[in-house]
Amino acid sequence: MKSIHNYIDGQFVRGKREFADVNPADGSVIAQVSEADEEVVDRAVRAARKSLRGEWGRMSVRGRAARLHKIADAIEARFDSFVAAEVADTGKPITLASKLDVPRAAANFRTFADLIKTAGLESFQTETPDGQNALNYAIRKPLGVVGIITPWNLPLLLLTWKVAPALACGNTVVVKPSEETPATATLLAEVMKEAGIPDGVYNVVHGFGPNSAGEFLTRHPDVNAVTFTGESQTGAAIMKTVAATVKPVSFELGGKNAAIVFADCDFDDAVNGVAEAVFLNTGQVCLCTERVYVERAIFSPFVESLKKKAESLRIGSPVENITDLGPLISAQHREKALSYYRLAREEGATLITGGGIPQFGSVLDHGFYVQPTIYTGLPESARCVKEEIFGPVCHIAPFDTEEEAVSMANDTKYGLAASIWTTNLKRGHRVAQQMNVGITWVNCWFLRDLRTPFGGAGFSGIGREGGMHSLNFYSELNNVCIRL
Ligand code: NAD
Ligand code: 6OD
Repeated sequence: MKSIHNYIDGQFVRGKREFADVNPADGSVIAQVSEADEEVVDRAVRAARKSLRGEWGRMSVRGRAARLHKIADAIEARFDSFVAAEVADTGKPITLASKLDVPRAAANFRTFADLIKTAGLESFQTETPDGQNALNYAIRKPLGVVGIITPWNLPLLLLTWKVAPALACGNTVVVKPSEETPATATLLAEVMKEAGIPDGVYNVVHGFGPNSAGEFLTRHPDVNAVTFTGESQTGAAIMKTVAATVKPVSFELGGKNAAIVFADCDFDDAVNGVAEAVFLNTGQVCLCTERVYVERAIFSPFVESLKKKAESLRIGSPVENITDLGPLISAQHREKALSYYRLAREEGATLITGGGIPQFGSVLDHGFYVQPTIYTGLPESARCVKEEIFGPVCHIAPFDTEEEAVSMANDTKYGLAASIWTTNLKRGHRVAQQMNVGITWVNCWFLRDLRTPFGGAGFSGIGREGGMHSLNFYSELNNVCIRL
């Protein structure tokens, strides 16, 4: 049986306890993972602190940027190992890991390596009260030790989305990947060595949240900032924990994202785009659409076409090249999704397709699969329309006016993402500007430029990452004022 250990100060470190890493495609145990207790987490934080004072702390920006490109090179050199590890941990189709997760990990390092080299800061010539001048300019310093806590849905993509800018800014990190997907964060430790990142700069602790590695890391007094991606409720718990030591936080949280489809859309593009937004990664992307609002004139043909699309998706083994849809991450998460499938029925939904568990007659029957599912007919107040399910499921409702569509799309405590489907670009701009979200896509979905602000409003997050927003979060800015 494979073992996965914590990584501290350049060494793999066992914990006193272990937990199982399960392949969601067939329920098999693929590795035993060392859980970090409080003492192990403390060692990791001390190693990270020490390395701030060493070679890493003295390295020039150019030197750090070159190392980040080497990390990207090393990820690309081990492309197949990263893909295999991510597929085994998450159950996502091999085509998706190859197209999205692993290339994005390399791109995250390259983007922030390039950005830090050219990142400017403000300066002001200031008139003093006595009519003289002063010069103000800001300098960028690392925050120190950054605690990074990430979820299981895009494990390597989301981890490196935070590790790359944190390192670019000269910080050291202790990362706590999800207990469901420990493999790629650990593989990245090997890459760090190969890329010449000094020991102690990148540390990994494994374990769970409350009373385990996650909580130990967030409450550690020597961690200077916490950046977290995951559920909104977990974000709230972390906020309480970090309050005692007044750490800055960056939170990328849950969503209940809407798509608005106007009758003047390019119909096929809209069906394909919404299908991708609902079903990609088995609906386990925070940006996925779970609420679809369709203008009444095209409501019935749209529902029929999305149904056809859902039923054409090939559900199966993640390692097959033809598979579109893998399992959900765990038995527990499948039970959550199925509980919403039951609730939808109780709430009076019309089932358009899916609603159950696919049967394979093979080892995949031990995996955590659910059918892609579409409902209509629920009132906007239904729990299935209000709560994040995080599975391959959506509810479709008709609308009559643009105003009504905007109002329904915005009627949520979340505010992560929206997509708008129309060939009337004037309308696209107008509606996009009314969305209470962090990201609005028009005639596309999950099309990313890593320099843009990324984050959520309301229960979907605190702060923005991406481009300069990341560099500013992972830096302490020190303004210097000189009387001339
Ligand atoms: P989760 O909140 O259950 O877990 C995320 C991480 O937090 C894990 O590493 C977990 O061990 C850790 N954790 C849990 N409780 C903790 C605590 N009290 N203290 C410290 N750490 C703790 O989320 P998940 O189930 O892994 O991921 C799915 C959720 O993440 C969904 O809600 C999804 O919308 C959200 N998400 C959001 C984004 C975004 O960018 N906004 C991206 C991906 C996922
Ligand atoms: O693309 C990104 O940078 C990003 N943070 C995506 C988040 C996806 C959520 O599951």
